Amino acid sequence: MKKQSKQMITPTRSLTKETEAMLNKQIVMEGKSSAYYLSMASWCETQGYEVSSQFLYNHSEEERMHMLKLFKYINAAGGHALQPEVTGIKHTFKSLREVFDQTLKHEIAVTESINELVDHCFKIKDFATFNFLQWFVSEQREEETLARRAVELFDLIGEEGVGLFMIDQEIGKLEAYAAKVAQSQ
Ligand code: OFO
Repeated sequence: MKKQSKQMITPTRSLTKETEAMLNKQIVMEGKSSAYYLSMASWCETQGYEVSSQFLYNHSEEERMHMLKLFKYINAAGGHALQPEVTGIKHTFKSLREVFDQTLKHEIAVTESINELVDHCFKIKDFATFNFLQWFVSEQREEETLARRAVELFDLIGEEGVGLFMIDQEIGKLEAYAAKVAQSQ
């Protein structure tokens, strides 16, 4: 009987092992983003912040879609996309403000990670992956702006009285705002 090779089916490829590992690291980040926003959505729901909760449920789905985009790319390029281990997710938050402060910090960290990947691909002349990553570059610009606008609402409206209720309502309008900004660019 013919001995089965342990090699992957694809014998040669242009995607380097290092780039594959970096892309898999990005998968972990996107998986964590999805889990993190899901946890935030659930906490918001328990606190009566219905609109923020829906916003974050949607956002969690989007992050999963980003993760799957990376899965498809890595495998199509002859690599192996790995299901990430997601642990250490925070379940409770001090306030609605903390939720969006952390969202903004997290999005900035994701942007930095994407930038590193883009820089790496440019340096090694992997222009196919460089090109693929441009979608993530634009997406991060949009998501960072969205998170920043959410954080600004706390100072613009103020948290006293009906303030938190109004902030929650305004968060629901941010997605439409971000889509408009993206179209105008
Ligand atoms: Fe995946 O876009 Fe934000 O994190």
